[in-house]
Amino acid sequence: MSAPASTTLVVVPTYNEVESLPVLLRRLRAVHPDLPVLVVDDASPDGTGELADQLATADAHLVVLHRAGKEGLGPAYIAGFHWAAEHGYDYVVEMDADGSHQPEQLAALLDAAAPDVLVLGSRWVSGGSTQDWPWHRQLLSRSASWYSRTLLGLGTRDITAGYRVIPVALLEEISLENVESHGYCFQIDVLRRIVAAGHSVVEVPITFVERTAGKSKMDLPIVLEAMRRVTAWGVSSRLGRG
Ligand SMILES: Nc1nc2c(ncn2[C@@H]2O[C@H](COP(=O)(O)OP(=O)(O)O)[C@@H](O)[C@H]2O)c(=O)[nH]1
Ligand SMILES: [Mg+2]
Repeated sequence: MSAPASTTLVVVPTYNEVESLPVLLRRLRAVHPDLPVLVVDDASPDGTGELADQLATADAHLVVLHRAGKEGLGPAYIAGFHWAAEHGYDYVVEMDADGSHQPEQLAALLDAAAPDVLVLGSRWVSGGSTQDWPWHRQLLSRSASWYSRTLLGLGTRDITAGYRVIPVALLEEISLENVESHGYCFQIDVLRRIVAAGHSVVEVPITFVERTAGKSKMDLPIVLEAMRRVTAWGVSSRLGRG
């Protein structure tokens, strides 16, 4: 079953994406002219939030959520998910602002959407790939997926994938208020909770394209948070299993 446009909200978190955001929205509108979009901006110093407001005046399906300051990807997405639930959406799409998640591939993800399924745009399944992504980022992504898969006993290939379609009902079921992850391990956290709740994960191959403008917000504290939390989850689930 595919997710109908009227009940699907694309959530785009932004921090200092003033160059990338308008390009992304133009590309998205070329393929999905009426799909509702929520930009969640953490008071970007480069004026991304103000630019998004301007773009929203000319786009009836674009809304901007302004947050007080940079708190990380997790809290930005959680704010977006609450907004989606409050406004009656059935599905949310997670999409980066920097063009790495190609809007032209969204239709394939939406086609795989179903009420009890988490859909991931996956780099590390057959047919998936990356383009111009530095070798050290590929290594980090593959290692993080391997480490998380092994420790958490998950079958997913691309565990940190950030291009997703998630049923809002599943997000409500996994108690988002207990998700403490701030950085990119937020993605691992949501995935493991959805799997633990008995739902399935479908990986749709995508080509992840390196950004051509702006800077990555990935840094060492984000990597360390992920390692620390994944290790703790793995250890406690093993102890729990006795
Ligand atoms: N609102 C918000 N967005 C963020 C934050 N950190 C990263 N992002 C956004 O999350 C997306 C992915 O971040 P990016 O730096 O491209 O990560 P990378 O692709 O792993 O290098 C981009 O759209 C960023 O602007 C944050 O703290 N707050
Ligand atoms: Mg990126």
